[in-house]
Amino acid sequence: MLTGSGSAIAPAPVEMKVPHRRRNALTGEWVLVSAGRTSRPWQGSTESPAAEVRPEYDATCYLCPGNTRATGDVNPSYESTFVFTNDFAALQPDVAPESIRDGLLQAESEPGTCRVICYSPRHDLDLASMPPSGIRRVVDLWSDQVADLSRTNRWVQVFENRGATMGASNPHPHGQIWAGAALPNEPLKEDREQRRYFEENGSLLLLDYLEQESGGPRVVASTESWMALVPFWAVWPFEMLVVPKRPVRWLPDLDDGERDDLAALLADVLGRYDRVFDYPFPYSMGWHGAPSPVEDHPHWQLHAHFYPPLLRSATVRKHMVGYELLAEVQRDVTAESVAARLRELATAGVDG
Ligand code: H2U
Ligand code: ZN
Repeated sequence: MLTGSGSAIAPAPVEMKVPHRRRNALTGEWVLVSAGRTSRPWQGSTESPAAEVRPEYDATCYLCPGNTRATGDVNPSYESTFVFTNDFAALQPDVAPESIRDGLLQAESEPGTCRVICYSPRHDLDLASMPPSGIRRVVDLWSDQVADLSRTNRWVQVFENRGATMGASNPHPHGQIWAGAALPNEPLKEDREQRRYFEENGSLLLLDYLEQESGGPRVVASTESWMALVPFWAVWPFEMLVVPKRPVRWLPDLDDGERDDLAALLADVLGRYDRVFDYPFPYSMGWHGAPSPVEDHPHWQLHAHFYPPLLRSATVRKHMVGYELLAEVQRDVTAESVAARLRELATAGVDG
């Protein structure tokens, strides 16, 4: 077939209707896509969500200003953001070097640090309902924490679990940071794929990906310096990738304008998430930037992943079970259809 431009090669189809596998360019892993399977009868859980109205201050909340935490420490009367060392940290800094090398048994001690980051003194807010100026303060906090912790750790994972569905223990707006000596599994895969791409092509994998996706069916929202899209290889139904449009290795590299722009983009896309089912959209999100030392990782491009579990309603979520645990992850709705839904949910005046 001849295309309009005279090329003898037909354009790649936007969407494959047959069951197929898509390759995750960032990790090298595959996802099975079986569009149309969602029309099967549903006889699973149907519980309705409890409507939750939160006060601005909750005397029983261990993250509110001035309150006492589980260990007896008292939070300061903070007025902006607040960071403390996790009282139940999974990683500890003073771990002596130890290892096991015994045939197939292998283990390494892992020193590190875990912190809790409060986004706001207001118990009733969250990232989606904070004004862009408040989100901007969180962006600066993320960046400062990464710069600080990467001095003594190889990998600094900034993340947030939003909603009880995703394991958040408290609705007060907060996230976590776990920093450690090793490069964990997920960033290890991304390091390998981005390095290989950079060595083979001399360009950044994710920037070439943005160029290929620009203006296409998987873009959700775009600003001068950022793009939010449902990646071609998305696993979670409404998964999103947020990427700066110029080369940026890690959060501390972001300039002032890019930080403001990110706050505006996050306010936009998180608002869309909450409108999908008219319900605070649960998710795990987190930042992936160059490991430390950053100078040794020119192949990295900063990005955030959003992994929300909801599939068809505020209560029907995707579970990673069966085939997915035993063979390969799978999705029933295409990335393109979900991106189209998220584009429709723009607020008036916000460019989709
Ligand atoms: P999550 O909501 O994502 O679970 O994060 C809350 C963290 O807060 C959790 O890791 C810590 C928990 O260990 N925490 C404290 O450090 N002190 C407390 O008093 C309660 C909870
Ligand atoms: Zn609170």
